Amino acid sequence: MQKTFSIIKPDAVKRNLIGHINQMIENADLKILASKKIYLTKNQAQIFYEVHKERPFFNSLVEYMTSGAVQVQVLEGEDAVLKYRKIMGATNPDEAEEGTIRKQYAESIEANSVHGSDSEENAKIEISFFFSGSELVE
Ligand code: IDP
Ligand code: MG
Repeated sequence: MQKTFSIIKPDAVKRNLIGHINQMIENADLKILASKKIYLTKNQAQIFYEVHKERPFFNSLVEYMTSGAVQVQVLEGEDAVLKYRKIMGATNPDEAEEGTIRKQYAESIEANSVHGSDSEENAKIEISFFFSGSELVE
């Protein structure tokens, strides 16, 4: 069993899609261990997306991620990191496969509805950024 970290982003929370997206997550045999709705501060968003700080879209991304509430979650399952990346679909919804969350719900390459960790190592870092161990419930 492996854990991964998920964010349902402001565009999806605003459109009342938390339940729809979580249904897709559960249908893929991923278990939601923890889930909470928060507002990211500008500082948190900058730290979270630090790897992209030199990219031209960085400031816009931070603005977008702080434009509304997000739902942060910890998911668990077999091959959870890769499995969740698969059901999320490609970063650009125009390139996402049919049946993926981003194909179905993303508005643009920026407002693309969901985040998922890209490695087990980053999953651990991202989970501990938002959750303490006692919040993860099997
Ligand atoms: P990922 O979320 O699929 O892992 P990353 O390349 O890590 O994609 O980018 C992080 C986030 O930055 C994306 O999910 C998206 O919200 C935003 N983003 C990525 N590329 C672009 C772009 O070219 N223009 C605007 N926003 C982008
Ligand atoms: Mg990424």
